[in-house]
Amino acid sequence: MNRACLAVAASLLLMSSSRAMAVCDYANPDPESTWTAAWTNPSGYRTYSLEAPCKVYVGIPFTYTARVQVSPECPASTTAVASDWRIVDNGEVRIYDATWIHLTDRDWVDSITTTYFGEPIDHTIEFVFTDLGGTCYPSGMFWSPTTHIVGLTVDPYPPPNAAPVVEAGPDVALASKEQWATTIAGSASDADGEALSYRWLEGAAELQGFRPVDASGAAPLALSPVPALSLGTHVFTLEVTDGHVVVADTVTVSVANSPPVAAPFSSGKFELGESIPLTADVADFDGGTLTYRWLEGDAVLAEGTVVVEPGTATALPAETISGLALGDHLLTLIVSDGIDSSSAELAITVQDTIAPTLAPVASARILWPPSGQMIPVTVIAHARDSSGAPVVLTASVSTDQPSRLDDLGNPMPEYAVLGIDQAAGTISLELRADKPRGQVRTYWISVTAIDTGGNSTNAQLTVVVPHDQRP
Ligand SMILES: [Ca+2]
Ligand SMILES: [Ca+2]
Ligand SMILES: [Ca+2]
Repeated sequence: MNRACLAVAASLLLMSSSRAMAVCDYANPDPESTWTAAWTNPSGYRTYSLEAPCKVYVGIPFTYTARVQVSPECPASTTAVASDWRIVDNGEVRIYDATWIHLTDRDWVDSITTTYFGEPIDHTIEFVFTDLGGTCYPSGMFWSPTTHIVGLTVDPYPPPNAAPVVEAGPDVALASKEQWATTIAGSASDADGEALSYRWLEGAAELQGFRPVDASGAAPLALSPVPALSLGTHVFTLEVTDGHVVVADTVTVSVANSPPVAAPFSSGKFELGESIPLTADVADFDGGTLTYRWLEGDAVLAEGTVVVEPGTATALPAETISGLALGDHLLTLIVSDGIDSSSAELAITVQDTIAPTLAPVASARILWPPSGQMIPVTVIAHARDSSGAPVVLTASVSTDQPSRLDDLGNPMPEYAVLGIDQAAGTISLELRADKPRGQVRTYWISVTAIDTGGNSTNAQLTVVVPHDQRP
């Protein structure tokens, strides 16, 4: 705008005005203000005025008002006070009305709504009329001294900037471990079609610097490059600018604890009696101190605490257990970060695949003299199982010679297993010190040790009634 020209135009048109009721500050126009140009006829009783907004915009309708008012000192009248009125805009007649201006209760008003298009240029709007003279009202004889003009200049501005419309997106709730895969779906648009740029902040801290809003209006914040968010609630701000104004919207991001992870390694088969290592890795996305417990059912086998770095697998302190019974066991590892806990199961089979060792020794290997008496013989089994668990001993005896007959001709028992002391590992026998004349008798003592796994080991030893041993 050329403000100097504007001022000249306005003053020329107002030369015959008695007063201007308001003047716009064109250097800093208030969009809500108006200004008014006015002319009062020589009688002093009749005022013509034109009022328009101080600031109008290209493409946006505005209204200006032509008005005639008669002094309140005058009686109400519908008398015509002027004729041939028109509205002229930059020399172009917008409204022409050749009829009279008749008052209604000392007042006449006509409002005109118009819209400017194209380049913003100054417009001088004129209210042209022929005042009919007289005092309060014309005196009956028309008096047309001149055409008086009341005019003012309006100063159209380019269309006002439409601020960007910004949407930071719906609130987000995530577990801390999901941060790397989470994107906040912000968006922005501008009714003027201007290029937009955006950034994300938490408070005053910039999470992501300015970058263009893409053609679809997406203004996302990928959380993967953002440093790990603390647990709790965060308010993120999306700022968008079209180069004129910055518009912001916020979104609440709630970060919840991520449960710890337990990964036991100890599954497998172990020999009965063997110490069983309990090994596992644990991890927690949030880091901190974890408590752990190894359980079988409700029975705690081992427990403790371990400090883990965020997101890093950490081996639990080595634990060993022993004394698990033969068979299948389902152990549970429970890990807690104090908020949430996780568990994992591991299957362990305790087996016994190794047969006992056995080295029986008899208290006598030779029975002499062949007196025909039953001689007590003790066998120490020397049986042992690698599991450390007791074994079960059995024993049997056989011989290579027929039994002696008693006086009634019935065969007599040649041996007997009197008893087995399982705890002591001893077998008590009786063997008859007897043999057919000229023969040798051999007793075979068979000893078997069976472990809890059902594995058995057999050993034999012999006791002999010799042929010709002499005292
Ligand atoms: Ca804009
Ligand atoms: Ca955690
Ligand atoms: Ca065994």
